[in-house]
Amino acid sequence: MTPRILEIRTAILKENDLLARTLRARFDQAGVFVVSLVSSPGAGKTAFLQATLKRLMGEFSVAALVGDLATENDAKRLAESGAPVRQITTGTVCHLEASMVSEALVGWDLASLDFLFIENVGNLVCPSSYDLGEHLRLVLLSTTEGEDKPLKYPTIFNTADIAIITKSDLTAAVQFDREAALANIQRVRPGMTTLDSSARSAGGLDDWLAYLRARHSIHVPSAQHALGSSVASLMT
Ligand SMILES: Nc1nc2c(ncn2[C@@H]2O[C@H](COP(=O)(O)OP(=O)(O)OP(=O)(O)O)[C@@H](O)[C@H]2O)c(=O)[nH]1
Ligand SMILES: [Mg+2]
Repeated sequence: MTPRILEIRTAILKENDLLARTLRARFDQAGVFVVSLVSSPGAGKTAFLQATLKRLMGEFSVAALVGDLATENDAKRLAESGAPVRQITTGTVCHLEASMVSEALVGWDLASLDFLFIENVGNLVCPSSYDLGEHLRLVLLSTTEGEDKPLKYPTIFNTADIAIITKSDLTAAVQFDREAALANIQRVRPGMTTLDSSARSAGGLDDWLAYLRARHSIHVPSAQHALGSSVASLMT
């Protein structure tokens, strides 16, 4: 029985990988830089994305997809920025898949976008196995979750490109040991870039946006956004 279960899982993942590869080629051709966000439920993905969209709107053409099991709450919050947003309601599925992203994009002119953000379902396990065709994956770790999450859920950190410590305004209140958290991230993913942020105080947002602009200009060379020296130090 066990080998049969493994076979099915392999087939599903292979199908997802193939579709993700097709999606990535479409994104590349359209010149849109795609960023996904993963974290545990409530770590602050939507709040972080709201702050990001607010800052990018006007300068860039941005849009977002957001996955949720049952509600459209996050799509409504993100749409307040004025950016086009679509909700993907997954029902009982604990992660987004490339096919869901592909369906949600029907009718969208990708070539008119500079950035597409994809907020995954809040879960530290399932999303790590599913490539969505994104160029950059962020894993968010909030100060209220505890420092040990990278050790307990290493796969999600290993499949992400950058870790963002969120709710940094609560660091003292919850006695979050930032150094221990950073050390744990480095234990599971040596050399991983980490940034701090607070959606409440907007702290850390400038560093994040500098990093994002730099990644965008490297990926889309025609973009007219210079890579500053402070940004170069953030790149690994
Ligand atoms: N103090 C503080 N609270 C925050 C911050 N970011 C988010 N929150 C709060 O944390 C709660 C969850 O934030 P969300 O942005 O909804 O988190 P999420 O990861 O999108 O949640 P799911 O989509 O349900 O997984 C909300 O009550 C936010 O107001 C922050 O930087 N500081
Ligand atoms: Mg959310």
